[in-house]
Amino acid sequence: MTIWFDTEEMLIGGRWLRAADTLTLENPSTGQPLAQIARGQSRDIDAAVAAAHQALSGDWGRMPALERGRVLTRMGQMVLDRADDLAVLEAMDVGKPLKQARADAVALARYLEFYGGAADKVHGETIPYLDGYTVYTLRQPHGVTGHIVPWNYPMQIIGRSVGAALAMGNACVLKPAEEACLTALAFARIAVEAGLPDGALNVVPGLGGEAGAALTAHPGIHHISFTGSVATGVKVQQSAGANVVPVTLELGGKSPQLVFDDADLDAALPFLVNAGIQNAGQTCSAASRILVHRSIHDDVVARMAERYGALKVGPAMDDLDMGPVISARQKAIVDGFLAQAGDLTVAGQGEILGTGGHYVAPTLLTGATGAHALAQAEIFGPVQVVIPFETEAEAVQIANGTDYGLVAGVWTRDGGRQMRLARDLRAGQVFLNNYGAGGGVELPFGGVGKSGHGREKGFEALYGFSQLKTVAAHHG
Ligand code: TXE
Repeated sequence: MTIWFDTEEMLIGGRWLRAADTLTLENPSTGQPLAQIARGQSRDIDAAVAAAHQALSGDWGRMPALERGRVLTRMGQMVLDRADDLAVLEAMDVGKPLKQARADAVALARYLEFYGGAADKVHGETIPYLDGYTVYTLRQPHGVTGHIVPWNYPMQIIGRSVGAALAMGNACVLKPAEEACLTALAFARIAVEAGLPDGALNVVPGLGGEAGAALTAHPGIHHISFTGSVATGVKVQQSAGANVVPVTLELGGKSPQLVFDDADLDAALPFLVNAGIQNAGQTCSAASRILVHRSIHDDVVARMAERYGALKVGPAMDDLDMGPVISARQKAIVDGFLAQAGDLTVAGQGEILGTGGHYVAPTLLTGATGAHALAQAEIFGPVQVVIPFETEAEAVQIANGTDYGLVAGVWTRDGGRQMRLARDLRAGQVFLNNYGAGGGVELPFGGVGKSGHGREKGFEALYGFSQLKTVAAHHG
């Protein structure tokens, strides 16, 4: 497919502009160049922030919530209408199998529908107070919000972050990842066509250390939403902190699925494996640790290994079980972790059919304790580690024994245990007898510990992308 728009352009204040320089996007399935994109600089970020301020004092700032919702809903419909084309862009750019990319396009549409419908349903309250007073709260936008998006799920992360921010009436400056930003640019075209007022959404591609750093340090920004690595998240928080700007950080994890001896294994098995290898393991909520009761450990490993043996890895457009990882750099990171697996056993491995791209064989490892380096670090590749446990208390201790706390899954038929674990697991989401709940646009999502702070998705995101003002009137 030929790309139907000029990939070198940025959207600033409703105009399509070029940066002084460009960057090359690569197709991870082939290792070949895919497109040139703008290499935005701090002056482009300055222009985007200024355009966002102008939008707030113009048409966008005055638009009633109902109309904002209608624009978002239109954008959602347009995304659905073009889901096939968006899927091809995402598949080529990120390397994910076409059907996953299409699911991401549908998820983007769903975010826009959800936040379009919710835009006029978030409101303040009245507060009973002293005699002679009327007190109420107003939910108002922060103002200009910065959105720094990674390369693993561009469409989904734009949907949850920009969708919620626009619903609350913020004006957004989006900095997509330098490794994958074609769907961010296509999304910007859809926003313009749908009638989003100029400057309500500005998109400036570029390097993290250039456009990204300029955005987080900008004094004209009122809120930053960041999804990415812990190391960059710390920089983002420090940089925004200098201007006392609030941040939402989603920094990935080392999420466990706990399998007890009374689990329905037939139901669990597809989730155990898929949640580890989806998007080549480059998923913030990837279930990279599988904790299994010792009495069923060998059986679960054998059944997972059988699934691993059937996995096929190849170019995104071949739509196999898995595509490549995003880059040679990411492959080197994953290979580096696998090089530390010498004392573990490779219980199962998939087959690489692709050539030329950044392919990594999905790998199931056993023989680890919870303290092993590969059971602690976010690998961000298709690698799962199986860890046995004896008791419920030990399972919780291992599950909670990393720096992260994003998601956890529990497989058990024991209702009391389900409730205890939902209470005790250190995670922003706990799934009982499922994992991921189909993406869950409606379900608040975010982490504790080094997985970050703040909540996205659902109505919580709307509260996060707004501020509360208390109005106290004394009228006697
Ligand atoms: O992340 P970065 P990278 C993890 C995963 C992966 C590792 C490295 O473990 O192996 O991070 O990936 C922008 N100021 N995750 O290097 O650096 C950058 O341009 C402002 C987990 O890609 O965090 C991109 O848009 N912005 C994760 C975004 O930050 C900066 C998803 C992410 O890049 C910046 C991705 C700076 N100084 C990686 N430096 C998840 N939570 O799902 C970079 N950026």
